[in-house]
Amino acid sequence: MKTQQTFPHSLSDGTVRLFNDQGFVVTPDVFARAELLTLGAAVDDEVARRSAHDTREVSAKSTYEQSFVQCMRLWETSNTVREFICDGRLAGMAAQLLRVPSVRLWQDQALYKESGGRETDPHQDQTFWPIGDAPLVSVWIPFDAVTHSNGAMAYVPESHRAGGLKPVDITHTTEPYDILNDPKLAQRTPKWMEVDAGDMIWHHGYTIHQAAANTSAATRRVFTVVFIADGCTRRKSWPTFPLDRDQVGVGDQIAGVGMPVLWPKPDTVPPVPEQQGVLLGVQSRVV
Ligand SMILES: O=C(O)CCC(=O)C(=O)O
Repeated sequence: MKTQQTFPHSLSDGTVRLFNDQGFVVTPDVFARAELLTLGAAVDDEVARRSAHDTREVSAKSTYEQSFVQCMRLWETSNTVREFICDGRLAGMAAQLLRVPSVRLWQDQALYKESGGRETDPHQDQTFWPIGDAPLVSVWIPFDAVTHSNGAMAYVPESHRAGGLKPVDITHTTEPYDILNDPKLAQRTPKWMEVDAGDMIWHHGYTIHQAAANTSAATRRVFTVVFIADGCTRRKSWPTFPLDRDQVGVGDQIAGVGMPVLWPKPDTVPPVPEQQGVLLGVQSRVV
């Protein structure tokens, strides 16, 4: 049996309460400046390598692709990213915010909003996946200062209390649901969050959030990681890359090489799955 671990980055009661009350919270100074530069450079390399073949202008891309260049599961292709994600800091913070003893990695991704990139439509993350009410938290890590003009995020306070609303098709394959006008919302005014490099914003899986368009000359460089409480089960059968890859059926506990327990911190950095998904764009089906 593992002895109880102390959190490498301990959160105050106020931070945990704020997250649970309003559905999002900012945590400054988790990574030292030099660490942020190292992580940013590793993510830059991955995005450059994975998207090198795509030379289209933003305006020539699909509506979804105009929101960001998306590269998923960098922990599987970059040792540097893997070490950051698995070092217990982010996962320990996720466990504290969710008030659970143990969390697994659900996914990580780079979301690079190009100059001229459009807004990210308001949505909830959790309804994308067949995981019911599993405790879920996402951390949004910008590598540069983010303002409204280069793609800041906005969150609807307390919207996580509404639970799962109608899913929003942010891919624009169908008309996206106007979630900000959902009758179940007590508040519907998003709060814009301009943050410095080094600040991280955490949001609950049901918190409605969106991002502004990037009207600046530079790419908005952001990396996100999503954690799910350990011990949850798959609820529905619709195709879901991490669950299908690890052959998690409906009713099975969510577990597998692709979704390792990261808090408590594993004794060694977990191995990566043999099979990878598409390197650019959304990973939805196992091919
Ligand atoms: O960065 C963005 O534009 C959107 C981010 C987002 O939707 C998320 O992190 O869940």
